[in-house]
Amino acid sequence: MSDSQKIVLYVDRPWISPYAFTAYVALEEKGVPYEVREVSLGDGEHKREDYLKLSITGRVPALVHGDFGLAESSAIAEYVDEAFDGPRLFPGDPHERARARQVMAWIRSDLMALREERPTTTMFYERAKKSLSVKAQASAEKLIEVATKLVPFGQTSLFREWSIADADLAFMLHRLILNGDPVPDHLRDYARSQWERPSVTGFVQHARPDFES
Ligand SMILES: N[C@@H](CCC(=O)N[C@@H](CS)C(=O)NCC(=O)O)C(=O)O
Repeated sequence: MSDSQKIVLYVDRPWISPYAFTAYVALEEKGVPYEVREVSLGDGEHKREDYLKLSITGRVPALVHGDFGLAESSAIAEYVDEAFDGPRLFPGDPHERARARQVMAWIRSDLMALREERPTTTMFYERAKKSLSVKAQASAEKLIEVATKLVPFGQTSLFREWSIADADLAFMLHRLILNGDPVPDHLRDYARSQWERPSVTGFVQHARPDFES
């Protein structure tokens, strides 16, 4: 790939951002060659002029394709799906595609208490030490209730074929699973099957620096 078409993905240095996860899985599933660069949020690298210039908003992840820079994980996933040849990341059917976007938007805007009490550090570094508060328990129950409505019983994907929304939903469920919080067996099986995809293991098992609390 020529430099004018080169693809670079910027991820957080410890590889714990759920948003970097989505962007990474999108590129891996699409099968396009790209380069990864790590950004240290702790060192404020996302606030540097060069990163602000390419991402505009200074958030991680960001994708650069030639001279085009883009941040926001769901925008990146959609761009990767549309700009490159390869397997679909979003369903072809308009209803399924809209539902996939609904799931991804919901995951990014709800379940705050669960995200706070089961942060991604508890997935990739130390497990949570406290049980869920009443508020986070309500969040967990909502996640399970919604996932139960969405994931057809006994199936390993939301729709007829895998989509990037499966990776996002499985990631959210793993906040509970990895911390030993209860998750019904059929959702556990669904999430586990997603966790076994090479695109997902590439992120989950990526080398990480030592934990700094
Ligand atoms: N909605 C964004 C969220 C991105 C986000 O919150 N990234 C965090 C790292 S996980 C970040 O860049 N934090 C630094 C900041 O916002 O200044 C997305 O989906 O990409």
